[in-house]
Amino acid sequence: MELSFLYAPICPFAQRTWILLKKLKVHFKEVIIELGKDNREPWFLELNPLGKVPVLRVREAVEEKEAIIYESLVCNEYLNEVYAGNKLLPEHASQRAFARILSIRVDGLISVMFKLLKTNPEEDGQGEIELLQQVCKQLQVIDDQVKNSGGPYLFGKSWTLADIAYLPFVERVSLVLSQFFKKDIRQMGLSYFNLWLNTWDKDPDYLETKLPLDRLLPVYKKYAHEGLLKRLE
Ligand SMILES: N[C@@H](CCC(=O)N[C@@H](CS)C(=O)NCC(=O)O)C(=O)O
Repeated sequence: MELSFLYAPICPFAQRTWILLKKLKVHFKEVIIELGKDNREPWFLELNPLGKVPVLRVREAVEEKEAIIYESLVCNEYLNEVYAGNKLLPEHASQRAFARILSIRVDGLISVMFKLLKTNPEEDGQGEIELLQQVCKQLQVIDDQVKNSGGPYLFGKSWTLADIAYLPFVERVSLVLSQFFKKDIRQMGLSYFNLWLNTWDKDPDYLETKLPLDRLLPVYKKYAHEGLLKRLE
């Protein structure tokens, strides 16, 4: 099996697949994509017409044609099938379905994070409070699930694809809250969420994919309202 992983370390979607490749100890060739440049080139668009990272190029056997896989959740489902014997989703079908639902519900967290970044703190104090409450509601989903399963992961003692779908985005939300809103994600009264995050924050594979603040912050400064940028001064 030959596998190339095309990604940008800064991209949280690609980080989902990066974490999984590391956790599964899959040997891969890494191809770093410069966003806004490489991903607009015809050779890249031929691989992924959507022009986005991550992309996996896989040759399962010498005589076989190369397979191209993209979309982070699909990449991770593929890696689960091929390298993990489908063990990275819960055993029962309804729970597996729920794990996939949770992976899609990460979009809700992403959307509220970007809305929060667009608020003007000088004009919209109430809007900011409401959006912070919405962030909390999104993270409550993790808290409830960890509580129900007994933790420390979403579905109990073993991590799943759903945990990995959330992780890079919780990392980004944590950064946005601390840098622009002076709020600690661990001080939201979500004790099971904290258990989940603390468990991941000790995971060496995940930690290897975590970029330092000075590399991540500029990305979110680009989306932030200028009123919020003043808080960084
Ligand atoms: N739904 C896609 C989203 C991937 C995505 O949006 N990747 C971004 C980087 S974080 C990208 O490649 N954007 C293209 C660009 O910035 O030109 C997935 O889950 O893989």
